[in-house]
Amino acid sequence: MTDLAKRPALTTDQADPTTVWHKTVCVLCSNNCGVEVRLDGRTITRVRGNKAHVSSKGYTCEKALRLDHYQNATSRLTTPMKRLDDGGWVAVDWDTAIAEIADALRRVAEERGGDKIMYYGGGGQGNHLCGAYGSATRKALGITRRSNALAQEKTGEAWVEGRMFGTHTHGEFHKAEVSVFLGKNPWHSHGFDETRRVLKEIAADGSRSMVVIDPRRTETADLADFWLPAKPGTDAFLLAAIGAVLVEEGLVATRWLAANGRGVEETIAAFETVPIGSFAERCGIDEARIREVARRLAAAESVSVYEDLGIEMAPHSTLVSYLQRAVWVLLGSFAKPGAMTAHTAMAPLFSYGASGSEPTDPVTGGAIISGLVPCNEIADGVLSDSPQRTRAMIIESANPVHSLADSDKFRRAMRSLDFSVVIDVAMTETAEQADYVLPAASQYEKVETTFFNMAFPENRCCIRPPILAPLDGTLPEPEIHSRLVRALGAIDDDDLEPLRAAADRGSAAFGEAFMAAATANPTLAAVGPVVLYETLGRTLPAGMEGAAVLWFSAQQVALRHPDQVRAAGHDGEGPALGDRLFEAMIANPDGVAFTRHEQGQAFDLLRTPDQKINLAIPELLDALRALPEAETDHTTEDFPFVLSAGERRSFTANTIIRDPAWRKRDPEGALRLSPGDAAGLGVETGDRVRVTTPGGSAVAVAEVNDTMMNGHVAIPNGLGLGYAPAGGEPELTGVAPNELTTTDWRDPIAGTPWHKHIPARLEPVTT
Ligand SMILES: Nc1nc2c(c(=O)[nH]1)N[C@H]1C(S)=C(S)[C@@H](COP(=O)(O)OP(=O)(O)OC[C@H]3O[C@@H](n4cnc5c(=O)[nH]c(N)nc54)[C@H](O)[C@@H]3O)O[C@H]1N2
Ligand SMILES: Nc1nc2c(c(=O)[nH]1)N[C@H]1C(S)=C(S)[C@@H](COP(=O)(O)OP(=O)(O)OC[C@H]3O[C@@H](n4cnc5c(=O)[nH]c(N)nc54)[C@H](O)[C@@H]3O)O[C@H]1N2
Ligand code: SF4
Ligand SMILES: [Mo]
Repeated sequence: MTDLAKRPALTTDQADPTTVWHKTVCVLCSNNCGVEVRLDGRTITRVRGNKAHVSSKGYTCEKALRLDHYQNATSRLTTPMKRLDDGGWVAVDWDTAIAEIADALRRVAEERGGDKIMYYGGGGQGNHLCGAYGSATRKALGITRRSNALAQEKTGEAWVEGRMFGTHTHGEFHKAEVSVFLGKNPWHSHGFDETRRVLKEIAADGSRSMVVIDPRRTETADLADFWLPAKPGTDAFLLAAIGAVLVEEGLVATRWLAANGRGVEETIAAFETVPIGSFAERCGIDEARIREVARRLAAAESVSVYEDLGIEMAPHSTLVSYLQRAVWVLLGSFAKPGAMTAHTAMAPLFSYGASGSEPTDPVTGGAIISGLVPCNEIADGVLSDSPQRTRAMIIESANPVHSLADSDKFRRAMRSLDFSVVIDVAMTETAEQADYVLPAASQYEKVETTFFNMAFPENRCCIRPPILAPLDGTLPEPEIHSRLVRALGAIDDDDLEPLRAAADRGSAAFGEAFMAAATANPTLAAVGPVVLYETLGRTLPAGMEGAAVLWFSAQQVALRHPDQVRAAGHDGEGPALGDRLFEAMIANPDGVAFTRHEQGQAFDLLRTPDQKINLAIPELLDALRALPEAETDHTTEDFPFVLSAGERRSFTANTIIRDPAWRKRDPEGALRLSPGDAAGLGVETGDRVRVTTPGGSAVAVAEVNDTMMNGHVAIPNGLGLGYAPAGGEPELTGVAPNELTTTDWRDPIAGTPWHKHIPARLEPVTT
């Protein structure tokens, strides 16, 4: 198609391959920092930050050095596996596996309807292409039911943002005069470029401030100007009080709101009902301190806020997502440098219904936000006796048995399905429950990218070539979905040949032919990603075939934001502009800017009908007015502690790395508790404690830790995975958090779990 086709993607032809630095990214969190790695054979021997990377500019944290534990784990799958009737497993070849899986899925679709099949997952912290290709398999089967991890964390936020902005917003912490971290510990969890560097910069700059709202004195709190240790689960009271102070003290941006807001008076009236003093008491922060922070926010040129799991997985979660946004909207901290902003997307992670109402799940009745079934209702949707119940599942790049509430219930749900298939690199807790398991090539063995691009005014993406050939027996997901879609009979070579011929003639001819074919043939359009892979993909450099689907994304971005794509350095008009952007993406393992806005264009990205911010959400204003009657304490005599189940720490990375040897500290993932609580229980660091919740019971190693508030205890996420060292028997290290959680402990609107606020009991284990 272009001269790109002649360029090899794998740079292994140098004299001594061990001295070559290969450009890729770290896949252990959503930051996807650019790194360069050295290889010895298939082993990643050295890792360093890539200074030329368009977003991370050389930054990494300690975890990137441990990437070989992901790439070369003993848990890697190397052949498709099929479950036998007696529960054992047998290896099958790819052709057999694809044929049998396609048959089984087709049978469910024909007998029960494609809408009774669920697709779960579709990407993790470093890989989103499987979701793009998975959509072809979904369409080929008529699958409409789907979900992923976002529906256990970010759907409450999406519910609010859809109504307020019609789109996603993000902060600009590199520039914000005041940065607020709400239930978020960016020191460990990251979430924006060069996180620790930026946090230290803010801390060192007397003219900027950092506010951290967290019951634990986190590493981030240690750098903050204002650490507000609200009692766990009381953030709604604190945020309501901050908003009320702004209103009471006349600190709201009245003129800005008149021009840019809707529902302002109604919202202000609701904040006027807030009993500030009593709410201060209920969250445990002095009223004077709350006023001081509110005034600091009001005095700032720009405020950026990052909310995360500390509030998204705690009581009043959707309400808090709303209240924090109400605060910065009342301050007018939107669409200026350092403030909150909407942004472009290579492919949006969320879809936002403009209507302000969501469909509900036909089995469980939960709100389907952004097209996603609430994670807490997936197992119920299988175990129900409703004729609408889920009968089969495709699970890809996700480990829901481990990551969703009530692991045992999810296990039972999977075993009661008519059919299930898991696509993963490892034999996970979820794979163990499936009927078939398909081994994917790792994220270093195929082209990959993510859609975690959320920056403004310049937004960037990075497509990274493979640095290794797929491990024997594995296939990249684009190839897996292509084979499935063909086995399902959705496309064949007769459909593809004319497009292949067009692709050989060049990008313009291909674009025209593809659009014409997609318009003429809806089935072909529906499985478009696989069609692109099979046609355009064949003209891309070796190893880059799987990037073909991004051609369509690039075209969409160029269509929506032509001026901003050109401002980002790509030339052309119409489809040619999309082609040039795509070529730049393919050719740059350091990543590229894909849109560059003028600051003054920020409001153009709002997606509300009148391009104003809708401040008044009736359900949440009702919830705000009802707050004085709400509980602040969910503990009981039986369960006197609040357990935060799933804390991000130095060596946690969801369940991406299974080998416990990767953890250089905190080997078993200790249960942290305050010195006061430890003394009360007679427990010391290293002792075993039994932690019991309404959902289950487990034994953890204790760590007495003076950053914890009395009554608040925490265990990390990503522990409790089974792993067999080479030649050994699988061993379990640490506590799997969701053996302790239940699906009914959740937000009333989004259904998201309250994993950071589980009533618990602790007992020393003496034997
Ligand atoms: N190291 C590492 N980084 C990661 C990940 C990882 O596994 N490991 N995972 C990534 C993913 S998928 C995500 S979603 C993010 C999550 O990132 P974060 O949300 O930052 O991570 P957590 O540690 O789960 O929770 C953040 C904080 O919430 C606090 N908290 C607990 N209860 C409350 C409460 O009631 N109110 C308030 N205000 N705070 C509370 C905890 O003390 C904790 O410091 O991290 C990403 N980054
Ligand atoms: N109690 C509790 N539970 C939680 C949390 C918590 O704080 N507390 N946090 C939650 C959050 S925020 C999240 S995001 C979820 C995360 O949970 P999940 O969405 O289940 O994701 P991961 O643990 O990241 O698992 C990713 C899977 O992808 C596989 N994988 C890696 N690379 C590839 C690849 O290239 N292809 C394929 N096909 N598979 C691959 C890995 O082996 C792993 O099985 O956990 C949630 N669960
Ligand atoms: S874990 Fe996250 S912040 Fe750390 S190097 Fe990897 S991508 Fe970057
Ligand atoms: Mo997450």
